[in-house]
Amino acid sequence: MTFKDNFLWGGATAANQLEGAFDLDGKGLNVADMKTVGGRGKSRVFTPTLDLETYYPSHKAIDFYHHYKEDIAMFAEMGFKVFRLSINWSRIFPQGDEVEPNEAGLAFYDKVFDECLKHGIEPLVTLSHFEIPLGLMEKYNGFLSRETIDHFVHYATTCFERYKNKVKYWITFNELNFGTMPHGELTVLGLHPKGEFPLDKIPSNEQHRFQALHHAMVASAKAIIKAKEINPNFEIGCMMAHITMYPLTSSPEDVLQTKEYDLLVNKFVSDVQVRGKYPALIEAYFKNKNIELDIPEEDRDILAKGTVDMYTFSYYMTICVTQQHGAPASMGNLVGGVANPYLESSEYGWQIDPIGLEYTLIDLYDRYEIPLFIVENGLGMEDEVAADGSINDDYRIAYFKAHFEAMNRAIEKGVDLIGYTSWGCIDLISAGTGEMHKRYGFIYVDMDNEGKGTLKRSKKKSFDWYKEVIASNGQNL
Ligand code: BGP
Repeated sequence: MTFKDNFLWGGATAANQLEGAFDLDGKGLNVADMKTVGGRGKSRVFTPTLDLETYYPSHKAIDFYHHYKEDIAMFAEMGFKVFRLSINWSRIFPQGDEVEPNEAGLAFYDKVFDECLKHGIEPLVTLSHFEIPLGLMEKYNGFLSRETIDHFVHYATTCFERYKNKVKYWITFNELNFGTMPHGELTVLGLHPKGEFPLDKIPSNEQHRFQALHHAMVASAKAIIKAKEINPNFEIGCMMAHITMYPLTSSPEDVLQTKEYDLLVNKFVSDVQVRGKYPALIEAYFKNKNIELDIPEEDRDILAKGTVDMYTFSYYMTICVTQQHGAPASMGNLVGGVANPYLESSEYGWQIDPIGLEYTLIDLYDRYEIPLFIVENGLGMEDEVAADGSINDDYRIAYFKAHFEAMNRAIEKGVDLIGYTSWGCIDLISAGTGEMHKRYGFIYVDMDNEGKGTLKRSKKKSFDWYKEVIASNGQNL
Protein backbone atom coordinates (compact mmCIF):
# COMPACT_ATOMS: atom_id res chain seq x y z
CA MET A 1 0.00 0.00 0.00
CA THR A 2 1.14 3.48 -0.73
CA PHE A 3 -0.31 6.94 -1.39
CA LYS A 4 -3.80 6.67 -2.93
CA ASP A 5 -4.21 7.69 -6.56
CA ASN A 6 -6.23 10.75 -5.59
CA PHE A 7 -3.97 11.71 -2.68
CA LEU A 8 -4.33 15.44 -2.00
CA TRP A 9 -0.83 16.94 -2.20
CA GLY A 10 -0.55 20.67 -1.70
CA GLY A 11 0.32 23.54 0.57
CA ALA A 12 -1.22 25.49 3.44
CA THR A 13 -1.51 29.14 4.46
CA ALA A 14 -3.58 31.46 6.64
CA ALA A 15 -5.10 34.78 5.63
CA ASN A 16 -3.49 36.93 8.32
CA GLN A 17 -0.04 35.55 7.54
CA LEU A 18 -0.42 35.90 3.79
CA GLU A 19 -2.90 38.42 2.46
CA GLY A 20 -1.95 41.86 3.76
CA ALA A 21 -4.44 44.53 2.63
CA PHE A 22 -5.60 44.60 6.23
CA ASP A 23 -7.79 47.68 5.80
CA LEU A 24 -8.86 47.41 2.16
CA ASP A 25 -12.32 46.97 0.72
CA GLY A 26 -14.14 47.23 4.01
CA LYS A 27 -12.13 44.72 6.04
CA GLY A 28 -12.33 45.18 9.81
CA LEU A 29 -9.56 44.51 12.31
CA ASN A 30 -9.00 41.08 13.76
CA VAL A 31 -6.99 39.76 16.67
CA ALA A 32 -3.97 38.98 14.49
CA ASP A 33 -3.89 42.54 13.13
CA MET A 34 -3.13 43.81 16.63
CA LYS A 35 0.02 41.77 17.17
CA THR A 36 3.43 43.31 16.65
CA VAL A 37 6.49 41.52 15.38
CA GLY A 38 8.41 39.57 18.03
CA GLY A 39 11.33 37.52 16.83
CA ARG A 40 13.31 34.52 17.89
CA GLY A 41 13.11 34.39 21.67
CA LYS A 42 11.00 37.55 21.77
CA SER A 43 7.25 37.56 22.32
CA ARG A 44 4.80 39.23 20.01
CA VAL A 45 2.86 41.94 21.77
CA PHE A 46 -0.88 42.36 21.50
CA THR A 47 -1.81 46.05 21.43
CA PRO A 48 -5.42 46.82 22.35
CA THR A 49 -5.44 49.82 19.98
CA LEU A 50 -3.40 50.34 16.84
CA ASP A 51 -0.26 52.40 17.32
CA LEU A 52 0.61 53.95 13.97
CA GLU A 53 4.33 54.05 14.79
CA THR A 54 4.39 50.28 15.24
CA TYR A 55 4.95 47.64 12.58
CA TYR A 56 2.25 44.97 12.47
CA PRO A 57 3.35 42.16 10.16
CA SER A 58 -0.13 41.00 9.14
CA HIS A 59 -0.99 44.42 7.72
CA LYS A 60 1.12 43.85 4.64
CA ALA A 61 2.13 40.20 4.96
CA ILE A 62 3.23 39.03 1.48
CA ASP A 63 0.37 40.88 -0.20
CA PHE A 64 -1.32 37.77 -1.56
CA TYR A 65 -4.34 40.05 -1.87
CA HIS A 66 -2.75 41.51 -4.99
CA HIS A 67 -0.49 38.59 -5.98
CA TYR A 68 -2.91 35.66 -5.75
CA LYS A 69 -2.92 34.91 -9.47
CA GLU A 70 0.84 34.70 -9.67
CA ASP A 71 1.04 32.63 -6.48
CA ILE A 72 -1.67 30.16 -7.45
CA ALA A 73 -0.03 29.77 -10.87
CA MET A 74 3.19 28.76 -9.09
CA PHE A 75 1.29 26.26 -6.92
CA ALA A 76 -0.22 24.85 -10.10
CA GLU A 77 3.24 24.56 -11.63
CA MET A 78 4.24 22.39 -8.67
CA GLY A 79 1.19 20.26 -9.38
CA PHE A 80 -0.82 21.09 -6.26
CA LYS A 81 -4.08 19.17 -5.99
CA VAL A 82 -5.21 21.23 -3.01
CA PHE A 83 -4.47 24.67 -1.56
CA ARG A 84 -5.32 25.33 2.07
CA LEU A 85 -6.15 28.94 2.87
CA SER A 86 -8.33 30.70 5.39
CA ILE A 87 -11.10 33.20 4.92
CA ASN A 88 -10.36 36.31 6.91
CA TRP A 89 -13.50 36.51 9.06
CA SER A 90 -13.27 40.30 9.41
CA ARG A 91 -13.20 40.70 5.61
CA ILE A 92 -16.69 39.19 5.54
CA PHE A 93 -18.06 40.59 8.82
CA PRO A 94 -15.82 43.56 9.70
CA GLN A 95 -17.00 43.79 13.33
CA GLY A 96 -18.10 40.19 13.58
CA ASP A 97 -21.72 40.77 14.52
CA GLU A 98 -23.26 42.42 11.45
CA VAL A 99 -26.27 40.86 9.77
CA GLU A 100 -25.21 41.69 6.22
CA PRO A 101 -21.83 40.52 4.95
CA ASN A 102 -19.30 42.76 3.23
CA GLU A 103 -19.75 41.96 -0.46
CA ALA A 104 -16.25 43.10 -1.40
CA GLY A 105 -14.79 40.54 1.01
CA LEU A 106 -16.90 37.73 -0.38
CA ALA A 107 -16.00 38.75 -3.93
CA PHE A 108 -12.28 38.52 -3.18
CA TYR A 109 -12.55 34.86 -2.20
CA ASP A 110 -14.73 34.14 -5.23
CA LYS A 111 -11.83 35.31 -7.36
CA VAL A 112 -9.30 33.27 -5.39
CA PHE A 113 -11.37 30.07 -5.56
CA ASP A 114 -12.05 30.58 -9.27
CA GLU A 115 -8.34 30.93 -9.84
CA CYS A 116 -7.66 27.70 -7.96
CA LEU A 117 -10.35 25.80 -9.85
CA LYS A 118 -9.08 27.14 -13.16
CA HIS A 119 -5.82 25.34 -12.38
CA GLY A 120 -7.51 22.18 -11.13
CA ILE A 121 -6.67 22.93 -7.49
CA GLU A 122 -9.26 22.18 -4.78
CA PRO A 123 -9.45 24.86 -2.10
CA LEU A 124 -9.35 23.61 1.50
CA VAL A 125 -10.80 26.45 3.53
CA THR A 126 -10.33 27.25 7.21
CA LEU A 127 -13.04 29.55 8.56
CA SER A 128 -11.15 30.81 11.59
CA HIS A 129 -7.37 30.68 11.57
CA PHE A 130 -6.46 32.91 14.54
CA GLU A 131 -8.61 35.65 12.91
CA ILE A 132 -11.46 36.48 15.28
CA PRO A 133 -12.77 39.99 14.54
CA LEU A 134 -11.57 42.47 17.13
CA GLY A 135 -15.16 43.67 17.53
CA LEU A 136 -16.17 40.28 18.92
CA MET A 137 -13.30 40.36 21.38
CA GLU A 138 -14.20 43.85 22.56
CA LYS A 139 -17.95 43.44 22.76
CA TYR A 140 -18.36 39.84 23.81
CA ASN A 141 -14.97 38.79 25.17
CA GLY A 142 -14.71 36.41 22.24
CA PHE A 143 -16.14 32.96 22.75
CA LEU A 144 -16.67 33.53 26.44
CA SER A 145 -20.15 34.77 25.46
CA ARG A 146 -22.69 32.46 23.93
CA GLU A 147 -23.61 35.26 21.46
CA THR A 148 -20.36 34.61 19.64
CA ILE A 149 -21.60 31.11 18.75
CA ASP A 150 -24.35 32.60 16.62
CA HIS A 151 -22.05 35.16 15.03
CA PHE A 152 -19.66 32.40 14.00
CA VAL A 153 -22.47 30.22 12.68
CA HIS A 154 -23.86 33.14 10.68
CA TYR A 155 -20.41 33.78 9.21
CA ALA A 156 -19.87 30.09 8.45
CA THR A 157 -23.30 29.70 6.87
CA THR A 158 -22.72 32.78 4.73
CA CYS A 159 -19.52 31.19 3.40
CA PHE A 160 -21.05 27.75 2.89
CA GLU A 161 -23.94 29.25 0.91
CA ARG A 162 -21.75 31.49 -1.17
CA TYR A 163 -19.05 28.97 -2.03
CA LYS A 164 -21.04 25.73 -1.98
CA ASN A 165 -20.20 24.96 -5.60
CA LYS A 166 -16.56 26.00 -5.37
CA VAL A 167 -15.27 24.59 -2.10
CA LYS A 168 -15.69 21.00 -0.96
CA TYR A 169 -13.13 20.77 1.88
CA TRP A 170 -13.60 22.85 5.05
CA ILE A 171 -12.07 23.27 8.49
CA THR A 172 -14.02 25.22 11.10
CA PHE A 173 -11.30 26.36 13.54
CA ASN A 174 -7.53 26.14 13.23
CA GLU A 175 -5.86 24.27 16.09
CA LEU A 176 -8.84 24.52 18.37
CA ASN A 177 -7.08 22.39 20.99
CA PHE A 178 -4.83 25.41 21.68
CA GLY A 179 -7.93 26.58 23.52
CA THR A 180 -6.96 24.19 26.34
CA MET A 181 -3.82 26.22 27.02
CA PRO A 182 -3.25 29.74 28.34
CA HIS A 183 -1.71 31.02 25.12
CA GLY A 184 -4.71 29.91 23.09
CA GLU A 185 -7.13 32.12 25.01
CA LEU A 186 -6.47 35.14 22.86
CA THR A 187 -5.43 33.57 19.59
CA VAL A 188 -8.04 30.85 19.26
CA LEU A 189 -10.86 31.94 21.56
CA GLY A 190 -10.58 35.73 21.40
CA LEU A 191 -10.54 36.18 25.17
CA HIS A 192 -9.56 39.73 25.95
CA PRO A 193 -5.91 39.92 26.96
CA LYS A 194 -4.63 42.25 29.62
CA GLY A 195 -0.98 42.10 28.74
CA GLU A 196 1.54 40.58 26.43
CA PHE A 197 1.26 37.78 23.92
CA PRO A 198 1.87 34.92 24.51
CA LEU A 199 -0.35 34.87 27.49
CA ASP A 200 1.90 32.96 29.84
CA LYS A 201 2.40 36.27 31.65
CA ILE A 202 -1.30 36.75 32.17
CA PRO A 203 -3.09 35.11 35.05
CA SER A 204 -5.28 32.62 33.28
CA ASN A 205 -8.66 31.59 34.39
CA GLU A 206 -9.39 28.00 33.50
CA GLN A 207 -13.08 28.43 34.18
CA HIS A 208 -13.29 31.10 31.47
CA ARG A 209 -10.98 29.36 29.06
CA PHE A 210 -12.81 26.05 29.12
CA GLN A 211 -16.22 27.74 28.96
CA ALA A 212 -15.08 29.69 25.89
CA LEU A 213 -13.65 26.53 24.39
CA HIS A 214 -16.97 24.80 24.95
CA HIS A 215 -18.75 27.59 23.09
CA ALA A 216 -16.28 27.36 20.21
CA MET A 217 -16.84 23.60 19.97
CA VAL A 218 -20.61 24.15 19.92
CA ALA A 219 -20.14 26.83 17.25
CA SER A 220 -18.13 24.39 15.16
CA ALA A 221 -20.72 21.63 15.55
CA LYS A 222 -23.61 23.96 14.72
CA ALA A 223 -21.77 25.16 11.62
CA ILE A 224 -21.17 21.57 10.52
CA ILE A 225 -24.86 20.72 10.91
CA LYS A 226 -25.75 23.75 8.73
CA ALA A 227 -23.04 22.90 6.23
CA LYS A 228 -24.44 19.43 5.62
CA GLU A 229 -27.89 20.90 5.01
CA ILE A 230 -26.39 23.25 2.44
CA ASN A 231 -24.25 20.66 0.69
CA PRO A 232 -24.15 17.05 1.92
CA ASN A 233 -20.99 16.47 -0.12
CA PHE A 234 -18.88 18.84 1.93
CA GLU A 235 -15.95 17.17 3.71
CA ILE A 236 -15.31 18.91 7.01
CA GLY A 237 -12.40 18.47 9.37
CA CYS A 238 -11.47 19.37 12.89
CA MET A 239 -7.98 20.89 13.13
CA MET A 240 -5.70 19.91 15.96
CA ALA A 241 -2.18 21.08 16.73
CA HIS A 242 -1.03 17.58 17.51
CA ILE A 243 1.73 17.91 20.06
CA THR A 244 2.84 14.30 20.21
CA MET A 245 4.16 13.48 23.67
CA TYR A 246 6.60 10.85 24.86
CA PRO A 247 7.43 10.06 28.47
CA LEU A 248 10.96 11.34 29.11
CA THR A 249 11.79 8.15 31.00
CA SER A 250 10.15 4.79 31.49
CA SER A 251 9.26 5.72 35.07
CA PRO A 252 5.58 4.95 35.62
CA GLU A 253 5.11 8.53 36.88
CA ASP A 254 6.32 9.98 33.57
CA VAL A 255 4.25 7.52 31.56
CA LEU A 256 1.13 8.35 33.54
CA GLN A 257 1.67 12.09 33.27
CA THR A 258 2.19 11.82 29.52
CA LYS A 259 -1.07 9.94 29.15
CA GLU A 260 -2.94 12.62 31.11
CA TYR A 261 -1.42 15.58 29.20
CA ASP A 262 -2.07 13.86 25.90
CA LEU A 263 -5.74 13.51 26.78
CA LEU A 264 -6.10 17.13 27.90
CA VAL A 265 -4.02 18.83 25.19
CA ASN A 266 -4.41 16.53 22.17
CA LYS A 267 -7.38 14.20 22.50
CA PHE A 268 -10.05 16.11 24.46
CA VAL A 269 -11.10 18.51 21.68
CA SER A 270 -10.85 15.97 18.87
CA ASP A 271 -12.80 13.42 20.92
CA VAL A 272 -15.60 15.99 21.11
CA GLN A 273 -15.39 16.82 17.41
CA VAL A 274 -15.00 13.26 16.13
CA ARG A 275 -17.00 11.26 18.67
CA GLY A 276 -19.53 13.98 19.49
CA LYS A 277 -19.15 13.95 23.26
CA TYR A 278 -16.86 15.02 26.07
CA PRO A 279 -14.49 12.26 27.18
CA ALA A 280 -15.60 10.91 30.57
CA LEU A 281 -12.15 11.54 32.05
CA ILE A 282 -12.27 15.20 31.04
CA GLU A 283 -15.65 15.65 32.73
CA ALA A 284 -14.07 14.15 35.84
CA TYR A 285 -10.99 16.37 35.48
CA PHE A 286 -13.18 19.49 35.47
CA LYS A 287 -15.10 18.25 38.49
CA ASN A 288 -11.91 17.53 40.41
CA LYS A 289 -10.61 21.03 39.63
CA ASN A 290 -13.91 22.70 40.54
CA ILE A 291 -14.36 23.94 37.00
CA GLU A 292 -18.09 24.18 36.49
CA LEU A 293 -19.05 24.58 32.87
CA ASP A 294 -22.45 25.69 31.75
CA ILE A 295 -23.35 22.96 29.25
CA PRO A 296 -27.08 22.89 28.49
CA GLU A 297 -28.48 19.55 27.27
CA GLU A 298 -29.18 21.18 23.92
CA ASP A 299 -25.42 21.72 23.46
CA ARG A 300 -24.76 18.04 24.02
CA ASP A 301 -27.23 17.20 21.24
CA ILE A 302 -25.52 19.66 18.92
CA LEU A 303 -22.08 18.22 19.68
CA ALA A 304 -23.40 14.72 19.01
CA LYS A 305 -24.82 15.74 15.63
CA GLY A 306 -22.13 18.11 14.37
CA THR A 307 -19.21 15.72 14.07
CA VAL A 308 -16.42 15.93 11.49
CA ASP A 309 -15.76 13.75 8.45
CA MET A 310 -11.99 13.77 8.67
CA TYR A 311 -9.31 14.34 11.28
CA THR A 312 -7.14 17.18 10.04
CA PHE A 313 -4.08 18.21 12.02
CA SER A 314 -0.74 19.95 12.14
CA TYR A 315 2.40 18.06 13.04
CA TYR A 316 5.72 19.76 13.59
CA MET A 317 7.46 17.99 16.43
CA THR A 318 7.25 15.80 19.48
CA ILE A 319 7.98 16.74 23.07
CA CYS A 320 8.86 14.80 26.19
CA VAL A 321 6.95 14.94 29.42
CA THR A 322 8.30 14.27 32.86
CA GLN A 323 6.74 14.50 36.24
CA GLN A 324 9.36 16.95 37.47
CA HIS A 325 8.63 19.33 34.64
CA GLY A 326 5.10 20.30 35.67
CA ALA A 327 2.64 21.51 33.07
CA PRO A 328 3.75 21.93 29.46
CA ALA A 329 5.26 25.39 29.01
CA SER A 330 4.45 27.61 26.07
CA MET A 331 7.21 27.95 23.47
CA GLY A 332 6.72 30.09 20.40
CA ASN A 333 3.23 29.22 19.33
CA LEU A 334 3.56 25.61 20.36
CA VAL A 335 3.81 23.76 23.60
CA GLY A 336 7.25 23.28 25.03
CA GLY A 337 8.13 20.34 27.18
CA VAL A 338 11.46 18.68 27.72
CA ALA A 339 13.98 18.05 24.95
CA ASN A 340 14.32 14.51 23.66
CA PRO A 341 17.99 13.47 23.78
CA TYR A 342 17.51 11.27 20.70
CA LEU A 343 16.35 14.08 18.41
CA GLU A 344 17.85 17.08 16.68
CA SER A 345 16.23 20.49 16.72
CA SER A 346 15.70 23.14 14.09
CA GLU A 347 17.33 26.52 14.62
CA TYR A 348 14.06 27.56 16.25
CA GLY A 349 14.30 24.74 18.77
CA TRP A 350 11.55 22.59 17.25
CA GLN A 351 12.57 18.96 17.55
CA ILE A 352 12.53 17.10 14.24
CA ASP A 353 10.91 13.68 14.46
CA PRO A 354 9.69 11.87 11.32
CA ILE A 355 9.14 8.61 13.23
CA GLY A 356 6.99 10.70 15.56
CA LEU A 357 4.74 11.41 12.58
CA GLU A 358 4.41 7.69 11.83
CA TYR A 359 3.63 7.11 15.51
CA THR A 360 1.07 9.94 15.50
CA LEU A 361 -0.70 8.67 12.39
CA ILE A 362 -0.97 5.20 13.89
CA ASP A 363 -2.12 6.55 17.24
CA LEU A 364 -4.81 8.74 15.65
CA TYR A 365 -6.10 6.18 13.20
CA ASP A 366 -6.25 3.57 15.92
CA ARG A 367 -8.38 5.92 18.04
CA TYR A 368 -10.71 7.38 15.43
CA GLU A 369 -10.71 5.23 12.28
CA ILE A 370 -11.71 8.16 10.07
CA PRO A 371 -9.63 9.60 7.20
CA LEU A 372 -6.60 11.59 8.36
CA PHE A 373 -5.29 14.70 6.59
CA ILE A 374 -2.02 16.39 7.55
CA VAL A 375 -2.78 20.05 6.90
CA GLU A 376 0.42 21.53 8.33
CA ASN A 377 3.97 20.28 8.56
CA GLY A 378 7.28 21.78 7.53
CA LEU A 379 10.57 23.33 8.54
CA GLY A 380 10.89 27.02 9.41
CA MET A 381 14.42 28.25 8.67
CA GLU A 382 16.27 31.44 7.77
CA ASP A 383 16.99 30.64 4.12
CA GLU A 384 19.93 32.32 2.41
CA VAL A 385 19.89 33.65 -1.10
CA ALA A 386 23.17 32.84 -2.87
CA ALA A 387 24.96 35.40 -5.04
CA ASP A 388 23.40 33.87 -8.17
CA GLY A 389 19.93 34.18 -6.64
CA SER A 390 19.49 30.47 -5.92
CA ILE A 391 18.17 29.20 -2.58
CA ASN A 392 19.55 25.77 -1.79
CA ASP A 393 17.28 24.50 0.94
CA ASP A 394 18.59 20.93 1.03
CA TYR A 395 17.76 20.77 4.75
CA ARG A 396 14.09 21.33 3.90
CA ILE A 397 14.15 18.62 1.24
CA ALA A 398 15.72 16.22 3.78
CA TYR A 399 13.03 17.12 6.32
CA PHE A 400 10.19 16.48 3.86
CA LYS A 401 11.74 13.30 2.51
CA ALA A 402 11.96 11.78 5.99
CA HIS A 403 8.39 12.80 6.80
CA PHE A 404 6.98 11.49 3.51
CA GLU A 405 8.72 8.16 4.08
CA ALA A 406 7.12 8.06 7.52
CA MET A 407 3.72 8.74 5.96
CA ASN A 408 4.28 5.94 3.49
CA ARG A 409 5.14 3.50 6.28
CA ALA A 410 2.01 4.49 8.20
CA ILE A 411 -0.12 3.95 5.09
CA GLU A 412 1.48 0.51 4.64
CA LYS A 413 0.43 -0.28 8.19
CA GLY A 414 -3.18 0.50 7.33
CA VAL A 415 -3.62 4.20 8.11
CA ASP A 416 -6.13 5.98 5.86
CA LEU A 417 -4.22 9.16 5.01
CA ILE A 418 -5.95 11.24 2.34
CA GLY A 419 -3.83 14.37 1.99
CA TYR A 420 -0.87 16.49 2.92
CA THR A 421 -0.47 20.26 2.76
CA SER A 422 2.92 21.58 3.80
CA TRP A 423 2.79 24.66 5.97
CA GLY A 424 3.71 27.99 4.38
CA CYS A 425 4.15 26.61 0.85
CA ILE A 426 5.05 30.18 -0.01
CA ASP A 427 7.09 32.14 2.57
CA LEU A 428 4.79 34.05 4.88
CA ILE A 429 4.64 35.70 8.28
CA SER A 430 5.33 33.39 11.22
CA ALA A 431 2.38 33.10 13.57
CA GLY A 432 4.54 32.57 16.63
CA THR A 433 7.26 35.15 16.10
CA GLY A 434 5.70 37.55 13.60
CA GLU A 435 8.93 37.32 11.63
CA MET A 436 9.27 36.99 7.90
CA HIS A 437 12.65 35.34 8.23
CA LYS A 438 11.23 32.13 9.64
CA ARG A 439 10.55 30.68 6.22
CA TYR A 440 8.78 27.43 5.30
CA GLY A 441 8.16 27.87 1.59
CA PHE A 442 9.05 26.24 -1.69
CA ILE A 443 8.66 29.79 -2.95
CA TYR A 444 10.87 32.54 -1.57
CA VAL A 445 9.40 36.01 -1.04
CA ASP A 446 11.76 38.97 -0.97
CA MET A 447 10.78 40.69 2.25
CA ASP A 448 12.47 41.18 5.60
CA ASN A 449 11.35 41.29 9.19
CA GLU A 450 10.50 44.98 8.95
CA GLY A 451 8.29 44.45 5.92
CA LYS A 452 10.85 45.84 3.45
CA GLY A 453 11.58 44.15 0.14
CA THR A 454 10.36 43.86 -3.42
CA LEU A 455 7.88 41.04 -2.68
CA LYS A 456 9.37 39.24 -5.68
CA ARG A 457 8.66 35.51 -5.69
CA SER A 458 11.38 32.99 -6.62
CA LYS A 459 11.70 29.23 -6.58
CA LYS A 460 13.83 27.51 -3.99
CA LYS A 461 15.56 24.21 -4.74
CA SER A 462 12.71 22.43 -2.93
CA PHE A 463 10.24 23.76 -5.53
CA ASP A 464 11.27 21.34 -8.27
CA TRP A 465 11.79 18.58 -5.75
CA TYR A 466 8.21 18.85 -4.45
CA LYS A 467 6.93 19.06 -8.02
CA GLU A 468 8.54 15.68 -8.71
CA VAL A 469 7.14 14.24 -5.46
CA ILE A 470 3.63 15.21 -6.53
CA ALA A 471 4.11 14.08 -10.13
CA SER A 472 5.27 10.65 -8.91
CA ASN A 473 2.56 10.54 -6.18
CA GLY A 474 5.14 10.32 -3.45
CA GLN A 475 7.36 7.69 -5.09
CA ASN A 476 10.36 9.82 -6.10
CA LEU A 477 11.67 11.34 -2.92
C1 BGP B 1 0.71 26.58 13.51
C2 BGP B 1 -0.23 27.62 12.93
C3 BGP B 1 0.24 28.24 11.66
C4 BGP B 1 1.72 28.37 11.51
C5 BGP B 1 2.51 27.22 12.11
C6 BGP B 1 4.00 27.47 12.20
O1 BGP B 1 0.50 26.49 14.87
O2 BGP B 1 -1.47 27.03 12.63
O3 BGP B 1 -0.48 29.43 11.50
O4 BGP B 1 2.16 29.59 11.85
O5 BGP B 1 2.05 26.87 13.38
O6 BGP B 1 4.28 28.27 13.29
P1 BGP B 1 5.24 29.53 13.24
O7 BGP B 1 4.66 30.42 12.22
O8 BGP B 1 5.22 30.13 14.59
O9 BGP B 1 6.57 29.01 12.87
